[in-house]
Amino acid sequence: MDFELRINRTMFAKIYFACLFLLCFSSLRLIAQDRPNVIILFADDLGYGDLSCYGAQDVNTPHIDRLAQEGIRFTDFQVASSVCSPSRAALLTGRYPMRNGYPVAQAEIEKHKDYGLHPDEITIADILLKEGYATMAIGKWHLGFNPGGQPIDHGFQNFYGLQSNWLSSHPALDDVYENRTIVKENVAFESLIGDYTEKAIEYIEENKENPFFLYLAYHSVHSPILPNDAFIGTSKGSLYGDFVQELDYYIGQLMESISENGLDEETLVIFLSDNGPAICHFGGSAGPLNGGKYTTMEGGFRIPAIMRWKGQIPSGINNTLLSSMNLLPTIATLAGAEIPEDRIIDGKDIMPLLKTGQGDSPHEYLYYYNGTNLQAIRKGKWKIHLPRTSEDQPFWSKNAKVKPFGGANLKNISCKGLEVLDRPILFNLDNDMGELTDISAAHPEVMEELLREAERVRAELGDVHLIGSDQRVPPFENIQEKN
Ligand SMILES: [Ca+2]
Repeated sequence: MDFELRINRTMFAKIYFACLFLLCFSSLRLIAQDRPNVIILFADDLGYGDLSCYGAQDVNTPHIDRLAQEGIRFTDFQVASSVCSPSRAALLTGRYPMRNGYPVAQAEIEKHKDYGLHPDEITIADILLKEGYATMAIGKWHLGFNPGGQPIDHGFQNFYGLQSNWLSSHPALDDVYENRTIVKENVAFESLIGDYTEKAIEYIEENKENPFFLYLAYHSVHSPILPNDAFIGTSKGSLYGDFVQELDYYIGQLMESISENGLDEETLVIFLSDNGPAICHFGGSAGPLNGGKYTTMEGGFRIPAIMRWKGQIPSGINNTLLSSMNLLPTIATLAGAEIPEDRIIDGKDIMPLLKTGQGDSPHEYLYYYNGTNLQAIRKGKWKIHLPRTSEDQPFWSKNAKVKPFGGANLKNISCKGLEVLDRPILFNLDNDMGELTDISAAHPEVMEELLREAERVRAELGDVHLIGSDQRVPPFENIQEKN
């Protein structure tokens, strides 16, 4: 009797633990399936008109086009700056550069030696790491490489890439880092795109059983315009077109790896550019938009953006005014994390919009700063450009020889933007997305509202000559100057 009882107890215990194990395992699986992997594919200086799915005629980008066909292609998706560092800081923190303390591009100058993304800022990687995600950044960082400002200080368990832009003339800017350690010295620029893609594919394979977050920031198509030999002459356009097609090829490789690992329906893939094209310097196209990199015109801020999550978000085209700052709260919500409440997050959770593919803009207003200079505000179709002087400009826009706006036609402003403006002007982007015709005189009530909003936001986020009530000020003097 005792013996039988003992057997029964042993068997019961075994069954109990087996059930417990199965329960735990299945709920873990459920959590894993509920929470998607997130991959952000971040192109550099890729313009609104640089992809065939955005109307480019002289390049062919079948892999990115396919991503667009299978997901949502956005036509009014905005970054928070038209230069690299502030745009990246805003994407990762969900906050305007003036709020997160990264309003100007980090340069290789003595006074920027402590200019890293502030340790108190919370990034998408910080949030996902806390939720049990594996997190990795690959490619260009450009948010400071001082202690405290590096990727692995900001929620990324792993980093593989360059401190900043590739530059052979600077001793450390052509070295590849793994976390804080140099693992390859003096690398050829052309080797990076394949190397990064290989690392990314390796990471996807290693982490396919767990939710992971991969931030893959390519150098393409920022200068130097140096595609590998195999891509030279492949586009109908220039070397720049070949360079875009090379980027497309590697995006294709990455997407193939996602499919091969059976992760298409478990992975939200987000493709976007950090700012518009450097038209004056290296080429590229902003399509129907005016201006480009370095400007607060649509060509600088409105970028190609695509999101794909098979089986979860529909395919189609979305025309809603959105921002890269929306990624942090959206991804946090998807991961089941709380959106930080101890600070203002400027982005909004847009998952409801992604689920249906359509919806209203969560932004009453969007602000366009060039460095620390508030230059424009969007409200729906309206965009006001505010007066500005040459002295108000950050170093990348200084010495621009643009005459004050004086006529009704701004055509061919192209890369130079509106660095000098002696009065506020207004555009209706619904029928003038090229920002060509000032209609301020016909809409005094819109002007009044937007000028009032400019005063309000200046008081909060600051402006060249004013520190805002919720502005994080970078730790050096004359932040708009290089010297
Ligand atoms: Ca850039």
